[in-house]
Amino acid sequence: MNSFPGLKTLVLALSVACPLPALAIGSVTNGGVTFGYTQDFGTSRGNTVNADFTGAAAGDQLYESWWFFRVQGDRQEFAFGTPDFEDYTLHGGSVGRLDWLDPSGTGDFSARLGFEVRETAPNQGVVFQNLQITNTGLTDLTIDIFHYSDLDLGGSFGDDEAVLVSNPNAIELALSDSSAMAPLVGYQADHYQATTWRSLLNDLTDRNVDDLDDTGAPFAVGSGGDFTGAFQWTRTLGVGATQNFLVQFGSDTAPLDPSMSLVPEPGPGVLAALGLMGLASYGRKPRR
Ligand SMILES: [Ca+2]
Ligand SMILES: [Ca+2]
Ligand SMILES: [Ca+2]
Ligand SMILES: [Ca+2]
Repeated sequence: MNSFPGLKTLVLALSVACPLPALAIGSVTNGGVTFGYTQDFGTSRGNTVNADFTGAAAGDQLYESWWFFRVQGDRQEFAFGTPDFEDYTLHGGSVGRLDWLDPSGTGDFSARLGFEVRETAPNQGVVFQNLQITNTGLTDLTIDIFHYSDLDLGGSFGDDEAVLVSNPNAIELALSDSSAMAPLVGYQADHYQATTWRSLLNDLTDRNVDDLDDTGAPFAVGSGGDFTGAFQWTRTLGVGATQNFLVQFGSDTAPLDPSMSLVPEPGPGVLAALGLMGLASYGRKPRR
């Protein structure tokens, strides 16, 4: 799949130097609150990744939480697959990081996902997730990024509702059921959509182009539906430019000010950090 021999060799060498967990899963914890990926990323391409959010309200409030991309010209959206690097030990184990050197297999961009769990009070907490995209190609990169969430409040998918909340810096949904509430925030997002499972997931995993259409909220309680929601951003990055995509969700608490988040971390993108800028221009494959 990888058409860059030099990059592949370097990735292999770095992987040997920093062996990955056998199942490529892990979690971050702060106080009594834990966020983690529970499914081998290798099985996620074309779908999404199971996740847990525990210690904030009763049970596990989260079924899936994952990211998708579509580069201009692609004929469908793609899930981010197995990362090249993983780290769940940053900031005392409350911050983790996944890196992809070339998630599209075309050399167009690299990606770094930072995620942070924060206990805000006993049995309350939030999770920040920041996806950082760097244009590693030779031309402008126009890319759509999607963040998909399947939250199940009170540990069950039944009777969850959602309404839009005014937020000048974000698209914000307030989820609730009889036992819990949860904010879901996409900062600077262009569009959102909410549907019952698995209409939205089908759109993000089928073989055609879909854009979110700003529908689905209010999501009615009592419908028996299983709430799922997503945010979409469309951005154009110049050569070498980096763009951040930030989301936050929480449980039984208001969202924190995003400036309090430890992600994104300051500093250069993953390829720049590795001194690989320009290497990705070799062996470009035609677009899918
Ligand atoms: Ca779960
Ligand atoms: Ca529920
Ligand atoms: Ca699609
Ligand atoms: Ca749900």
